[in-house]
Amino acid sequence: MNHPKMLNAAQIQSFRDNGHLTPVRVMAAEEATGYRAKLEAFERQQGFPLTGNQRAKTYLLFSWAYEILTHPTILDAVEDLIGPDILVYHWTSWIKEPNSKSFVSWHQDATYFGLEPLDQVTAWVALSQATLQSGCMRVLPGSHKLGQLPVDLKPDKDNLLSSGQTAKLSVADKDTVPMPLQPGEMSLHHTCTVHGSPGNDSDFRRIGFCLDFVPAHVKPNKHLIESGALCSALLVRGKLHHDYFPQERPPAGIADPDSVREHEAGVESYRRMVQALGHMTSARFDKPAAQ
Ligand SMILES: O=C(O)CCC(=O)C(=O)O
Repeated sequence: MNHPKMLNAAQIQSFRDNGHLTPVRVMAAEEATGYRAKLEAFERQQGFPLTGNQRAKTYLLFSWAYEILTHPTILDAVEDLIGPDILVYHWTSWIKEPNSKSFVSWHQDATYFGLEPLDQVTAWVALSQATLQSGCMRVLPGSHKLGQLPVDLKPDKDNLLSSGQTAKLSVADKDTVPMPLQPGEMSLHHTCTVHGSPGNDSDFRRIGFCLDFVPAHVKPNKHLIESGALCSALLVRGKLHHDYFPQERPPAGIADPDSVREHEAGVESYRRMVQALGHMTSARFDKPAAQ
């Protein structure tokens, strides 16, 4: 491997051994607070919090989200883990309101992506404090070595994974580790790392974005290619290796009509892809962006 750009050798080895790495400082806390202000200005303008499909592929809707996505520190760290040719395949905005029971059940990101090989890294970027009290993410170290696990259906109205799909594995809290973050820090986890998070018992919003990156050699699996249910993606560094990820266009503004159209098309391609995989995880995107 070439000389790492951002992570040191011990951090890279730790990610390979444990399937996660945290915390990594991306930007100053003030810069993160500035992005939070842009998010919340939009929420005030529309009159309700980010909701429904606005939570998915958010980088196609807002130029400030695209700026976070392409932050050089994030891409340098991701490059150190998956190489120089990088696409973003998905993004979920995970916001837990103060004193909310919203939780995320134990799962692997690989379940929803249909990618081969299982080589994908997610960066979770904090815009507010993610603490034990506000429901930071927890991971099961080493679980990335288990490969793709089957899932159980455990529907629960408070599960932010609205499908209720949960990895078929008995996970004891004591075997997991929390990944608390300060605003402007990120954690990184492998696509097969089992992770989840409890509710927010604090009196502040827990705001984090997960950015799902794939190295350009990875492809949709055979079933997705044959059924044509290809999820769009966006090259963020380096070059494409194939045409199986229809290319997206970055947003020009803040939820302007062109970006809204591009975002809807991107989310629709994601929804078709997860449905072709037989998952119902896209149910949350069925909610209109209005309340
Ligand atoms: O934000 C959370 O608590 C869960 C996030 C998650 O599941 C992910 O980043 O893949």
